[in-house]
Amino acid sequence: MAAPDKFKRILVTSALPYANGPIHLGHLAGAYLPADIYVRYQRLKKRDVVYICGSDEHGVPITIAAEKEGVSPQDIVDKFHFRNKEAFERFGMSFTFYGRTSSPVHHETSREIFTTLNDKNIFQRKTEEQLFDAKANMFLPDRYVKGECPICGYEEAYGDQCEKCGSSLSPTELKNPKSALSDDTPQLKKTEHWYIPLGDFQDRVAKWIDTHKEWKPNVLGQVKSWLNDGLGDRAVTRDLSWGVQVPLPEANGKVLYVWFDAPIGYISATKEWAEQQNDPDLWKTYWQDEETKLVHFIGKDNIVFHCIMFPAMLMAHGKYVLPENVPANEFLNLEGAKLSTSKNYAVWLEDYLQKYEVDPLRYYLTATAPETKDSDFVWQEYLQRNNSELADILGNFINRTLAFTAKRFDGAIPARGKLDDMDQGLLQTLNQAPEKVGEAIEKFEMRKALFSFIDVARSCNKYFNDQEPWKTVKSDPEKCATTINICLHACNMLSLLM
Ligand code: B3M
Ligand code: ZN
Repeated sequence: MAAPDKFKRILVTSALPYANGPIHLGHLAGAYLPADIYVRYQRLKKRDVVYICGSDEHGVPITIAAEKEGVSPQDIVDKFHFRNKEAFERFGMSFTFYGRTSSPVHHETSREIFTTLNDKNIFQRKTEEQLFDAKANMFLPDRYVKGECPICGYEEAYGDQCEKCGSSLSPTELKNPKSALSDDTPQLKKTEHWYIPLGDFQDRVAKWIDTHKEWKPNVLGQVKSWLNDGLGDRAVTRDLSWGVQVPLPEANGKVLYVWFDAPIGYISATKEWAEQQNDPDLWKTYWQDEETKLVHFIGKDNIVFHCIMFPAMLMAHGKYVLPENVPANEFLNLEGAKLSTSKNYAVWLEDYLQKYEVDPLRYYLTATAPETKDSDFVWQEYLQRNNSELADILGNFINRTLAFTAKRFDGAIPARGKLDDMDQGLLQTLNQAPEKVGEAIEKFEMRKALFSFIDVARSCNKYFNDQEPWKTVKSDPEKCATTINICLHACNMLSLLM
């Protein structure tokens, strides 16, 4: 089978989930299930595809979780890396490799890329004042500063955001700032950081984005609004102890910003996979050869990093391919309200798996995927789609076909005889189905693909009803055999399409 368009191979990634908590249904609907559908389809088409994911084990979300539980960051990531990896497996995610950013290969790869960019004089060094907690002896990440919101007066606002009024803030804007670590009042202190001047890449990013008019409107909309505002400098280092050490003696004690190292995690995981294949250079074919189609599946909150910052890093480096598409999804709500890990408002995948089966969930999450706007997970709808579509249409058709074959044809496939119009009609529907479903999947329209699929099952069910094999078995056995032959062929097609 020929490769799609001009590409010889496909490299697919799903956002690396933070290893600070379990996976919930919102994660699945956003960056994981659609990617898995895409990858399974490409494999069926016999295309060369590698699907990469893994745990994002750095950054403030991890250290906050560690503090909350009174354990080390390493304990937190060890716990959630393995739990999430297993839950994903049980959900049927077919990653080629699931890595983790605490691995030595990842630390090395991140440092190499930082060093290359630093040697090319890409970075700017700037000294700025940041809030410092003298008692805890550390600079405070935005999330570690609490105080009064300057907009609404809420007293428990965070340094990056007020959860009451939703305003995004910077820690120095808070009134009466307090350190979340020691409750001390933090003081401003000078610190030096490395910045990537994204403004230097503005034209190249804009030109490149312009060549991708086919991207989803929600993605292009966000990217263009960032570009219109003008790209600024972004710090790529942090004063923290947890993370990838900055590979410069003068940066002693600083680590790379998590959004610098996390996307590099896609590359390092591909390296680890190549090593596992006993072909250590194989990763380069996927990352550095123009004939690779790179596709990032993410949620909408990660768009700026995957469409601007990471591509700018890759452009600056010079040897890497850029993403060919970034089909970001919007958010999934739960029964009308926002999902939230911190508020513990979610359906956790592990809980779901204890009680129910995977396929109805994969089916319903695809049917209600937030592809173009936020969507809502409603248990009643999950139940209804399971009963009226999966069971009453698809399951019913397959069950009656197989039961009839067992009873009337001893479980063997009867021969196909002369075809009437209805036979030809269904065969045509079946023949056209793979292309119809496949076209939608190629365009990342998984809901459309799913609805085309269930429509085929609907046609099959109707065909069985209209042909009335339970009558023709006596009045016209050859016709009955033809009907059942075609129904069995349909079962095979449906299983492939599924
Ligand atoms: N861990 C954010 C998130 O889970 C972040 C994604 C990294 S992808 C390189 O939403
Ligand atoms: Zn507020």
